[in-house]
Amino acid sequence: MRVQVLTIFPELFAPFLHTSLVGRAIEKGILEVGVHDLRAWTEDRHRSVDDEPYGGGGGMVMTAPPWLRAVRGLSGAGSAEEKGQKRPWRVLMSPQGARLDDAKVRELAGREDLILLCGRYEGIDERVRELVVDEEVSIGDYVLSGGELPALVLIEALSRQIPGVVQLADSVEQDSFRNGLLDHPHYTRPPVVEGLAVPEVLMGGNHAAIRRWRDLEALRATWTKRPDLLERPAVRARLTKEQARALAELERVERD
Ligand code: 9D3
Repeated sequence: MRVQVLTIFPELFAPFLHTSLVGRAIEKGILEVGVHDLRAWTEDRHRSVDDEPYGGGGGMVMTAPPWLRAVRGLSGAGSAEEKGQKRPWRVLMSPQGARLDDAKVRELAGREDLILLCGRYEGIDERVRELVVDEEVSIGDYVLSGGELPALVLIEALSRQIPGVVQLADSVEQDSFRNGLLDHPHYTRPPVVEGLAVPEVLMGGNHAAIRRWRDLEALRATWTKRPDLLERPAVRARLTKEQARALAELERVERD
């Protein structure tokens, strides 16, 4: 999979792309990330990328022409399209986008070629979205200063969905996230921390009992911290018999 990023802050990406999981995926050649400075597609002496908003008001707006040249340039030369494949899928990182979730990450990870547009200032001229954007993605309802950190979040999440990137132990964990519940609690040495002991069942070798304990604790954590997840039919449908029974009990106790 290839991800190309357009930004006026390319230097924000370098340290991250050399780190751990994403770095390993890139080294293995499973993932290719190209970070491009939008200013390379400017044509004036000052390499300007912003201007005052029509209609007035504060702040600056990113101008359309550099974006149009950049996106179309990256969509052509050396891209999938030239090899007779589809053109890259173009994602605008934007607070107006649909909120990123596990399903969206997996959908995007299924694409061979992505271009991520990272805006700054008050936003990008609307005509960029109309002309060269396929989809807008947000990472949540809070205000950041630009799309760069959201793009990094997306790249890390994507890299975990590419086959061969995440190690086997992790993929078990991933499966457990895919049942839509939160993770069960984890413990490691020492056995007692400030008077708090590790649950007895985890200290023994009864793997069936450990599995059942983890299933029930995952349900309990979800019930306590993210009850909204348990309202989703797809999540309820994937509960084990024992989890379904425990959930019914939690709901009965709550009603009384
Ligand atoms: C202070 C300006 N805001 C008016 C309420 C609008 C605004 C413009 C530009 C808010 C944020 C940004 C920059 N943010 C992003 O480009 C961005 C973002 C985000 O801020 N939150 C969550 N996901 C994303 S993806 C891109």
